[in-house]
Amino acid sequence: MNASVKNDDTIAALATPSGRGGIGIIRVSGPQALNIAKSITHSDLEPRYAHFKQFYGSDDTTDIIDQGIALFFPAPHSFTGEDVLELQGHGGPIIMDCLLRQVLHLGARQAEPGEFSLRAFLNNKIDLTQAEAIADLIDSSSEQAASNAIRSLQGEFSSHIHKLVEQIIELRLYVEAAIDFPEEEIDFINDDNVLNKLKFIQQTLHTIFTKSRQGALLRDGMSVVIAGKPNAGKSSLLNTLAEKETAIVTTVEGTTRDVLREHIQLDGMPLHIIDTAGLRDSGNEIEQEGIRRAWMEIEKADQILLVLDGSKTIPTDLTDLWPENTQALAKKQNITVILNKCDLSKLTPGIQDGRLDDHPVLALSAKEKTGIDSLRVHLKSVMGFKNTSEGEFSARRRHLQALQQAKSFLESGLLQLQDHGAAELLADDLRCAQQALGEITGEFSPDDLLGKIFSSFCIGK
Ligand SMILES: Nc1nc2c(ncn2[C@@H]2O[C@H](COP(=O)(O)OP(=O)(O)O)[C@@H](O)[C@H]2O)c(=O)[nH]1
Ligand SMILES: [Mg+2]
Repeated sequence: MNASVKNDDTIAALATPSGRGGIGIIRVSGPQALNIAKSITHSDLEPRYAHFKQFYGSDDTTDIIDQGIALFFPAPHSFTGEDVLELQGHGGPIIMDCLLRQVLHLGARQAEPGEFSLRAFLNNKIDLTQAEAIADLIDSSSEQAASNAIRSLQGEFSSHIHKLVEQIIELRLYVEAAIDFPEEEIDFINDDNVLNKLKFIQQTLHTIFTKSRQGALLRDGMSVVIAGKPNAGKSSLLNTLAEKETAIVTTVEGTTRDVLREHIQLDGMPLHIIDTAGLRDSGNEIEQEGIRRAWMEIEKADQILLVLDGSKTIPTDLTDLWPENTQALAKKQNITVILNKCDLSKLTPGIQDGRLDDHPVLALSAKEKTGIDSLRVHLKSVMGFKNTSEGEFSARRRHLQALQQAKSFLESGLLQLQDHGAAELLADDLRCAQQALGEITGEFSPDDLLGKIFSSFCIGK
């Protein structure tokens, strides 16, 4: 789908789920909507007025497809900003199909997924974060995620971004004016005004980032990979966390060969738990492939639970465990060492005092299910997840990336100012920060990004 489509055609789609239902709605948007309304209902429709009408299949007054409510919203006061017609009939698949076919016959074409929302975006009825919030609202998997989505849809996220952009623009103007009029002789390094403003902007950005990260966690969750040597109890841990016997647990080393996935929720935050094959040198071809996939999952994970058999000697250095792959673990920050089988080792379940290779250490028993609550609390805390739902937004990873980008530009700008007094470079960093933020709301979004976002919507939205 191309974001710069010319909207002189009229689109139509079933807006309710296909299948049987009390009501089914066909939505039409575009210049032909009014004519289609006239042909279908054999009458004129008053704007924004619920008309009870017969829906006709042709000019013939005996050719009735259905009867129901017809609503007409003239441009620009509609969801898409174009003329919009809604036909609410009986929600049977055959009736809806006949009605839609008639609408298409009268000059509309079938809408692509998300095309109504795309038009709303192109006609400035909503910005990109609001469009995304619509999809998130429909897809939300918990009450909290839904309430974040509605907040974003109402423009709260965008309005924070806009305020931040305004602050940046204001500072940019000040700095650029000073560059253009050097006779004013503003001393940048000692100008507290610039420094204070910049620091204030950084603070605002930090607050938005925190709220967005929480929102993104609620929306996307995080991936937790369970890794370790064979027989450490990885599959047992997956089963305990998922509260079902997903993985096969045996005393035989190398039992798990495929990557197994389970989805659970921690206070509304989705967790994608991934169990992997035990990491060891193996001559078995199937197991080797499993191990290769395990390392791939470790690479992508948000968090790694490195499971050790705590009833055996505990290594002092993780890199000793996998000499063939020390590099892969050495650079990882997101590891928690799990000392399993604490029922045998008599370690107290829960977070331990010392750290291993600077990673936190947690003792538990996957079999006896002790220390599991500590693990849940720990997972929430490492992801920066809080139990409160105070004003976070339904953010996506793409938003976090853009915020992160803006943050680095501001940091670099501050450095240019403090260390080099380089006003031009500061001005340039501010411009880049502004542009990164503009991508969030869709002011600077490339067409392919728009295509990707809207094509993931459902049809009729
Ligand atoms: N005593 C005890 N045994 C456990 C515990 N967790 C797993 N095991 C046993 O260790 C063996 C290997 O477990 P499994 O989950 O298949 O390990 P994996 O190879 O790492 O997936 C099985 O016999 C389990 O019953 C535990 O917490 N305590
Ligand atoms: Mg296993």
